[in-house]
Amino acid sequence: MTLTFPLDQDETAHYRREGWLLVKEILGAEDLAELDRAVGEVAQSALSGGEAAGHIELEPADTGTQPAVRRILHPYERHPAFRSIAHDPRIVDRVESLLGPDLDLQHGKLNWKPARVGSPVEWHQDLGYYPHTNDGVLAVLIYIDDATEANGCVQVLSRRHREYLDHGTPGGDFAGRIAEQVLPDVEPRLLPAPAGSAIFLHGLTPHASLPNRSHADRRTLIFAYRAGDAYPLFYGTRTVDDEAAPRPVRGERARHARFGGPPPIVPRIDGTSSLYDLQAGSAAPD
Ligand SMILES: O=C(O)CCC(=O)C(=O)O
Repeated sequence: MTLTFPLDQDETAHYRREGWLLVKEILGAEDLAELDRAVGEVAQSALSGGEAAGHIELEPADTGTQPAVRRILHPYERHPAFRSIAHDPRIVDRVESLLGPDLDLQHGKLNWKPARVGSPVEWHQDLGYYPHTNDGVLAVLIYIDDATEANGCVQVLSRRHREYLDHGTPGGDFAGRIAEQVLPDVEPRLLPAPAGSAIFLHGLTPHASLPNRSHADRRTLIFAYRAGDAYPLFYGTRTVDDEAAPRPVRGERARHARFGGPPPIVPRIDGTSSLYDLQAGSAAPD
C-alpha cells in the first residue's frame, strides 16, 4: 500500500541512528481542540465517579482545589477521539515506515503533568516494562500542549537503544527506573516542541522528564505500537493487564514470533503498580 504520510530517508535514518525522531506539528488546531475536549470529558467522568472512574491516577501533591489528574489509563478504550488518533494515518503511516505494515497497538496512556505539581518521570526504557521477543516496538508521544523545558518536556539519551538496561533494585526487584550504576553517562537531549508534535521513540531509548513547576500544563498522549512479529514476554499480572484487549491497527499478527535484537531483561515484579509509584518507591533516600 502506498503511504500518504511516510517518513523520508533522512527521518528514518535519524530514528535508527539516534533511537528517536521528533516530527513537529503533525496535528493541527482542530485535532488538538478535539483531544482537549476528550481529555476534559474523561477526567470529569472519572472525578465524578462515572465510567472512567478507576482509569485515572492523581498527583499526590495537594493542589488546594480539586485533585489533579496525572494520568488517564488506556485512553484508547476511554474515548473515540483518542481511538481515532491511534489509527490516524498521519501517525500510523510514519510508524509503518519504521516497523513495517503489520501493526498492533501495545498500549496507550495520557500523561498530564499538571502546572506546578506535575510529577517527574525517571529514566527508563519502555521495553524494560514490557519486554518483547524483538525490539520492533516504539512509542509515539504526542504533545497536546506546547512542551517546554519549564513544563517538563520529554528528554532522551540518544544512541542508547541497542541493549536492555537493568531496572532492578540492589535486591533484583523491578524498580521502574534504570539502575544508577548502568545509567549511561551522556548529555540528555531535551525535546521541547509545539502542541501537535510527536516523538517516535524506540522501545529501548532511555527517556525521562522533569517535574512541572511552571504555570502551564503539559499533556502528552502516548501510544505504543509493535510489529506483527513482536510478541510480549509473559511475566505476570502486568503483562495480563497490558494484553487484556487486542488492539489491531494494520495488517496481521505473524504466525511466527521473531526472536531478535538484544536479549530482554525480564522484570521481577508482582502486581500492576504504576510507573510513578514504582519510581517513587525506589527513590534514593535524601
Ligand atoms: O510523560 C513523560 O514525560 C514521559 C512518559 C513516559 O515515559 C511513560 O509514561 O512511560
